[in-house]
Amino acid sequence: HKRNHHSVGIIGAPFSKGQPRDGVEKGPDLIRSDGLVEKLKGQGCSVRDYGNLDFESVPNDEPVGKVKRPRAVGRANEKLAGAVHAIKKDGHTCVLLGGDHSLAIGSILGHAAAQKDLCVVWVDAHADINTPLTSPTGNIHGQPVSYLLRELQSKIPVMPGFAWIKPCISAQDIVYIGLRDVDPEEHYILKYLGIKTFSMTEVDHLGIAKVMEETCDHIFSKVKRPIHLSYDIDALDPSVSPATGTPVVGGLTYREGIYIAEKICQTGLLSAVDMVEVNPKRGRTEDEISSTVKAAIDVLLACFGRVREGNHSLDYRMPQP
Ligand code: B3U
Ligand code: MN
Ligand code: MN
Repeated sequence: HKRNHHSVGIIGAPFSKGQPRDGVEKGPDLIRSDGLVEKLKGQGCSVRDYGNLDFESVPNDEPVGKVKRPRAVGRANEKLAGAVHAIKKDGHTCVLLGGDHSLAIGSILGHAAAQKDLCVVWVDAHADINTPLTSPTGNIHGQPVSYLLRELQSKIPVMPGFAWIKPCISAQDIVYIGLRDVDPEEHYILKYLGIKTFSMTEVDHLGIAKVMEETCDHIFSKVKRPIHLSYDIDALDPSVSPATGTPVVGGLTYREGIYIAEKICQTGLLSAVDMVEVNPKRGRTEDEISSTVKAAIDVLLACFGRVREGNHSLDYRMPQP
């Protein structure tokens, strides 16, 4: 076993205004309180916790068309992008604890500011690729990918709070895993842009091992490059992670969810991770909440070198009789 060399920088974003249900802003502290930092250190990572961002409330944040709270979401993400950029400059693999998935806008833009040529693995029940004009709900957590893709820029209207955003990825740079609740407009966009997707049907058909092989082949088809893993906890089946805003039946098993993280870790190219949409207020019992938080933590531990056969520390020596 090689030394676990991961240097992890954690940033919390207690933000929920990309969607209507409160509670998701409690994600960062809940995940920390279950021992994330200690567990990462325990498996040999060096960890710096940058704490939580502080988001001022934005008055008069009227909808623009259908889009809800654009100013709050735009500003929160601008702040997050700055924090992620700084964490990358400090040399860490960045972990964003959300918060809702609208935060991927700032996380990926901040990451891209420090790392040209990154690619994205988006693990989610949903495609989160609605534009402000196709969104059926107006919730920005269903739209983040549309702001990031170069190919969609001509389709994005001007919005208050979003002027700083410049797209940073192309359609060939993102792979989806776990899709099973995709709006018709989103399905059109995915096909029209030729985006690589592994819906739950492909996970069933190919098995998760082949899905990860093909995911790596796709993102590394030209050159090896840094990976941004954006992990929505609702990708996992609600029997595993029920405490989330929009659970969808028929999701990834715990094992499939962990396997994705293990394989991404094995590439040696993981550069940033988002863990989003953990919402304790959506759990009906303490068990539902703790199962969801445990799954989120176990995915993160697998991202940073935990393997299921077991890990031993470098300095372990057998007891002598
Ligand atoms: N596609 C729908 C629903 C949705 C997206 N992401 C989540 N839900 N979590 C939308 O609102 O865009
Ligand atoms: Mn999502
Ligand atoms: Mn989702």
